[in-house]
Amino acid sequence: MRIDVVTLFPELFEVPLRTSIIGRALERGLVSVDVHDLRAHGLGRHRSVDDYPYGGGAGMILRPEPLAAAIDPLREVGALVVLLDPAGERLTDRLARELAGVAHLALVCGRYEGLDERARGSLVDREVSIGDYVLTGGELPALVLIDAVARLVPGVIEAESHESDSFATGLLEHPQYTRPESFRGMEVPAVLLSGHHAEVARWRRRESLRRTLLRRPDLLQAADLSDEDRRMLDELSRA
Ligand code: 4FV
Repeated sequence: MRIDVVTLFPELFEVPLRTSIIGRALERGLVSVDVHDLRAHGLGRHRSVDDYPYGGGAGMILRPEPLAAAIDPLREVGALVVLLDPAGERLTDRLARELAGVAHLALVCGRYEGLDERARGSLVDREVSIGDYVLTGGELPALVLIDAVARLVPGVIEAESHESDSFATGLLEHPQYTRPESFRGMEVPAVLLSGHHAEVARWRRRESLRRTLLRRPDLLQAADLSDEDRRMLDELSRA
């Protein structure tokens, strides 16, 4: 998978892209990330990339010309151009899995009050938001998207690991335990020490249903539930 990033702050990508799982994915060539400095396409001797909003108002707007100069070459080689923006479609596990299937992504990081609308309309294929709050820039959202997508690329992490993810199953993940068996008087549930894989699987499914029912009942509508699941949910909601 190839990812290009257009940003005014390339330095924000240095450390995250050479750290841990994502860093190893780039080292192993499973994912490539090229970061492009929008300032390099700035206008005039001050290489300006922004200007005042027509019609007045606070803040500055990113000009279309530097954006076009940075994005056109990526569109020409077939990149799907994604703008990170609060007005975009919400990033979900489903959208991350869809984008993980795209060979070449170009992520555009907004700054200031955003982009000139003509750039958004003519240079951008999709808009993605990581949540209903406003950040100072699109760089952290771009890193969130890179992390969410890259870990789904085959070989980056064990498939079993992301297939049992929260949301991949449509439910929140079950509680996890590791050594020691006893911690400050709190014990590991005996079923997890039993070796009965079917019992363990049933316990984990019930705990996923319980946590989802308590914290994200909205997810249950879309979740693919068996009759056994519905029986357990009835029991849990009566408890
Ligand atoms: C954002 C978000 C976000 C808006 C103005 C950058 C900022 C500034 N991007 N999900 N939430 N972007 O707040 O994606 O240009």
